[in-house]
Amino acid sequence: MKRPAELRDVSFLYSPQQTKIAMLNIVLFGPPGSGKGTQAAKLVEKYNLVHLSTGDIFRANIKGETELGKLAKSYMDKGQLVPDEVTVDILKSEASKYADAKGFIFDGFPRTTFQAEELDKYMSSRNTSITLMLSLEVNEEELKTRLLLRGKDSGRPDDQNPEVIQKRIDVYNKETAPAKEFYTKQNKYSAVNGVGAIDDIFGSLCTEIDKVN
Ligand code: B4P
Repeated sequence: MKRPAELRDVSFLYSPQQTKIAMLNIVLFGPPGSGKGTQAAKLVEKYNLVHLSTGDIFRANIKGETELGKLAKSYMDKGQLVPDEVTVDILKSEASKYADAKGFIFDGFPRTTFQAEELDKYMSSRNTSITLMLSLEVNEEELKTRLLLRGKDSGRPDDQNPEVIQKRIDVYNKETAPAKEFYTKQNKYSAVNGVGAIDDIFGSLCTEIDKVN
């Protein structure tokens, strides 16, 4: 039997919603030293995702003495954020190298609301979206202890100076923490206790991911 035209709705064939590519795209968020890099390494392995850390990209450029590295170093050594435009461009160009990725872990990006907006636009251009922002909650004293400890072993200049560490924490509170709102409004924000054993924290993160994956 032929159905009336109004019931034959084929708009779904053309709707961008329907052509969305199923990916698991996680934003790992939290203050400096909260365990983003530590947990990202574990999550990448478990969920088979591409790990993009803007901090790692900048450090690799500093090591390679590139122009980007020189620029990034001038901000990182002072505990400041590298300017948005530079960071967004480098992130997009890195992500674009992985056309077949099953998903991404964005570690340390976005760090401002502007970066969050730009990341959303970029994900839309790939017909996908951010699945979840996972935020690691760690108190300030613990952050300072961890970073100074890492500074002793790693030689990272930004981890060796208590004033630079304080500046990074202040910048996080002022410029980065407000980006949570962007994901809260989209019902994509989830906070996890970042103090305790690394494996226990990893378990909590996986529980949150498995709720939406
Ligand atoms: P990042 O490289 O992102 O570094 P981070 O925030 O300092 O460290 P992270 O949070 O990953 O460290 P982790 O906890 O794993 O940024 C460095 C700088 O780059 C920024 O200050 C900024 O200048 C620039 N930058 C980066 N991204 C940017 C952006 N999007 N926009 C603008 N500028 C940007 O590790 C900390 C230590 O804690 C480790 O030693 C680890 O072993 C330890 N640890 C981890 N979990 C633990 C636990 N549960 N218990 C005890 N210790 C733990």
